[in-house]
Amino acid sequence: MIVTGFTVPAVATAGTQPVRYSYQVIQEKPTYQAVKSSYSAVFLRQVRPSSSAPSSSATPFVKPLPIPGSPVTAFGATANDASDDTAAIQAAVDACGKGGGTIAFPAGTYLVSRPIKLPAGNSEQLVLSGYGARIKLTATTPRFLVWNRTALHQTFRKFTVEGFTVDAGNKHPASGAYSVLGFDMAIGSTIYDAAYLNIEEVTLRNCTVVNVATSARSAWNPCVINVFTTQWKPAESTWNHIEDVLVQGCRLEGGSRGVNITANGPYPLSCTLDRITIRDCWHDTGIDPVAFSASTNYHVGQSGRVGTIEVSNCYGARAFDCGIEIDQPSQGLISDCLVENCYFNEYYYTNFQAPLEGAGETTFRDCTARVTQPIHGGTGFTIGWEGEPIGVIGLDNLRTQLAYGTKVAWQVNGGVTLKGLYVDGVKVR
Ligand SMILES: [Ca+2]
Repeated sequence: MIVTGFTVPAVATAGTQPVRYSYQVIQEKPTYQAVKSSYSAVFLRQVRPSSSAPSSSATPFVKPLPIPGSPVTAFGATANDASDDTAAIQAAVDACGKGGGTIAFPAGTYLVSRPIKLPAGNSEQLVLSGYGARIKLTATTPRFLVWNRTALHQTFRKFTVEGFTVDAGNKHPASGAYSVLGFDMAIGSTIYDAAYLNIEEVTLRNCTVVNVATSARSAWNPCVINVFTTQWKPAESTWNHIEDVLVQGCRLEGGSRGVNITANGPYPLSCTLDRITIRDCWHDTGIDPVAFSASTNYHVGQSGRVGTIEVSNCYGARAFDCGIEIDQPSQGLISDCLVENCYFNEYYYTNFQAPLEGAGETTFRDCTARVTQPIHGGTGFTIGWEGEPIGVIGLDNLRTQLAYGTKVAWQVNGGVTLKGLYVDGVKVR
C-alpha cells in the first residue's frame, strides 16, 4: 500500500511525544522507481500503476485462500495478544516465495517468539504492511526479521516493511549484540551477524520500535535497525554490497544503536555500500552515557567502501559513542539534524577506507549539536581521519549549543579540505 500525507516535525526535540502519522491508502502493491535527487542520493519513489492495468470488467482470477499476499490472518495469525503467531506469519512469507506481494497485518497485537525468515532472490517487492499492528517479541533475544541465508553471497532484495509498532519487551540476552526490527542472519536454526550476503532495494518506513533494552556499558548491544554485511577475511576476491536502502519516518526508543547501515570487517574489506538514505527518524538510547561503548544513533559506513548517502531531518540522543557517524562516502549530505548529549561526538566524520568512487565530498548543512546534561567531554562536530584521504567537506550553517563539561564545538583534523565553515550563518573559516 502507498502512504501519503504523513507529517514529521521539522526537528524533533527531547521529551516530545511519539511522532504521529496520518496516512491515506491510495494503492496496494506499489511499484518502485529509482530516481535521483539533486545531490545524487538515490531514493525509492512510489508510482501509480500504468493505465493499461486490467479493468474491473476483466474476468476475475480466483484462488482459494490462503494465497500469496493474503492478510496474515488468512494463514492463522490472530491479532489477539494471546496466541503465538510466528508460524502463521512465516507461512504467509513462505507462500509469497520469491514472487513478492503484500502481506497485510490487520490492526491488533501479534506474538512473535522466533525471528521471521525472509528469502533471498525476490523478483518483486515483498511488502509487510502493519499500520495499526503491534508485533510483540517474546523471546529472550527479541528479533522480528532475519535474512534466511542458505548459500554464500546470496542477495536479499525488494523488501518493504511499513507501519508496524514492534515491542521488544525490554528483554535481552546475557551478553552479545543483536538486531531488533532486523536484520541478523539465519543459517538453519542458528542466528548470526549478517555475513557474506548482499542487500538491495530495502525500504523501512513509518515503523516504531519500543521497549528496546539499553546497557550503558555494552553488557548487551542491541541495534534497532541493522542493515549489515561483513566478510571474515581481508581482501576477499568476491565482493558483497548493500544498495538502495531507505529508512524513513521511524521512531526507535532504546537500544544502544538506532539505525546502523554498515559493513565491518578486516581491512581491506571487500564490501560496498551505495545509495543509502535515512530520513525523518528519531532515536534515543534512553540512558545518559556514563562510559564509551559501541553505540550510535545513526551510522553509515564503518569499514565498507561507501558511495552516496543522505541523513536528513533526523533526531538522535544519548549515544555512547557518536550521534551521527559517517564514514568515507563518495558523496554525502547530512542536513537538518539535531543530535544531543552523546558521550563523544554529536557528529563524527571519518574514513577507514577510500570512498567507493572519487576523493569524497560531503556537506553537513543546517545541523545542531547540543549538550544540555553534564556528560563526559567530547566534541560537537569532529571532522577527522583514520588514514585515508578524506576529501572535501562543506560545513554549512551549523550550530553548537554546549552547556556542560569539557566539550569543544569543533575539531577538524589534518587531511581535511574545507569548503567553508559557517556557524549560525557566519563564515568562520
Ligand atoms: Ca495471536
